[in-house]
Amino acid sequence: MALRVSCQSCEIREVLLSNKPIELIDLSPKATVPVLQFATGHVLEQSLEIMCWALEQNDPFGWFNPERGTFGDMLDLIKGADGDFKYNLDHYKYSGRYENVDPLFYRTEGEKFLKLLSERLDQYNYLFGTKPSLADYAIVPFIRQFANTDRPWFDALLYRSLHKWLNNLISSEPFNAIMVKYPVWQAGDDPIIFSSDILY
Ligand SMILES: N[C@@H](CCC(=O)N[C@@H](CS)C(=O)NCC(=O)O)C(=O)O
Repeated sequence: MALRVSCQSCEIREVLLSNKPIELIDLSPKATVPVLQFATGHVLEQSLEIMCWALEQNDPFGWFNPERGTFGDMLDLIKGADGDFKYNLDHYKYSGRYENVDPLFYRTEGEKFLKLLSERLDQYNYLFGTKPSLADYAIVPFIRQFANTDRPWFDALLYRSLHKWLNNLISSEPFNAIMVKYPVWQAGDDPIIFSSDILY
């Protein structure tokens, strides 16, 4: 989404996480997505790094400049999402990958972060004011994954502001524009270009 709003183009290689290509592992041994490689060979292997790089090139909607709080405050909240919340999400959603894990324990742990977000969102529609910022777009994919793990459970929560926020972001232009299914990449394929030459 950051690549799109900042109008960056790149070759996109869709991978199956259940069958990671060796080229991905060679580039980034931790082999999570996304990974961005520059023509120089330099690699960014954290989504936040990729977002920040893209927005440093061009930040037409001011994602770096929240209405409320500071850039550092946004990074702190993102750290909570990338750290404890992501850990709880993985142990809830993929409990079968770990030994002796009770997914409901991790769901309850993860819910604490949902509550924290919802309390912020009771004040403003977005995490740092009345318009979306870096924090909203960095955090929403993990909240969506958490919600979709058991949608009826998530929908029954009383966090109305959080539900509204999630719906607003997943109906936003950058989200819908990037949720396109690409064919899975194989060595030798013609490049598929992710192009976001939108004129604002
Ligand atoms: N801290 C990483 C986390 C990335 C991550 O966990 N991505 C998931 C997909 S949303 C993944 O690649 N999972 C594959 C795996 O864990 O093997 C980032 O923000 O880029």
